[in-house]
Amino acid sequence: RMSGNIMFPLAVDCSSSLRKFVVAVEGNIASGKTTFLKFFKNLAHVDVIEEPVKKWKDMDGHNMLGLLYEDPKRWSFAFQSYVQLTMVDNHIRPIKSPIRMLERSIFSARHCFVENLYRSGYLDKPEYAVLCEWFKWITSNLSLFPDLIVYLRSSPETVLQRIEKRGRPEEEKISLEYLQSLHVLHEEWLMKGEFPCHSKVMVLDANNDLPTMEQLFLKHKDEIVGLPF
Ligand code: TTP
Ligand code: MG
Repeated sequence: RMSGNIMFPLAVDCSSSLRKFVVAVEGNIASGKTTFLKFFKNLAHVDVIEEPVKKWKDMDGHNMLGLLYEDPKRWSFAFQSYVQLTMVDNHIRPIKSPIRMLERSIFSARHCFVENLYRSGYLDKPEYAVLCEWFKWITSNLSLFPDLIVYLRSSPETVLQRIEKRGRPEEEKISLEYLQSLHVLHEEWLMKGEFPCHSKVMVLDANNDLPTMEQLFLKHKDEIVGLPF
């Protein structure tokens, strides 16, 4: 049937043997994910997918990220719905190079942020359930697991300082407590295996200054972007 066929190439593209090698960089807010991507951006065989934050700040003229922090109870559901859409887009958008490199993934949106907003009462149970159903449908119909997750592991104190220094206006209200609970969820997911994870995980200490981080990236370059095929 024609209607079925329209969706078919999409499903084939991301599960066939022509599939790209996928690297996702994960870690708390301001742990250095964008810096990591910049480091690998100019390699010819790597397509770095632009971070979705820009879209979250301007969705058809609406600053969704700003709304989230102004009134999380009101806006968490809408915000996380949109995050999930932009993440799927980043996972399956056609690219030319053999390696796809992503800032975050649909998995941290689900296991860290949605989970945290639910546990802290900003998402009601039915809202949480709808987001989880979408996540379940998406991840069981498309194969989105990164081959490698690079976890930039940081202390909540360090990233709070970086957030203050970088000064994104939307993020002024972020508290140490908020970063601590996000940290715990990253740990549960990537260190303790408390959510399903089929990706290889590389853990890098992200508390260092920029030159030290860049040395670390260089040291692990082959494991991260060396062609495995
Ligand atoms: P991050 O995705 O952590 O990106 P970043 O650019 O801040 O990180 P880095 O400095 O390491 O590059 O978060 C961006 C903002 O979006 C932050 O305020 C947290 C928020 N956010 C959510 O609220 N929910 C989500 O599901 C995600 C992925 C982010
Ligand atoms: Mg970033």
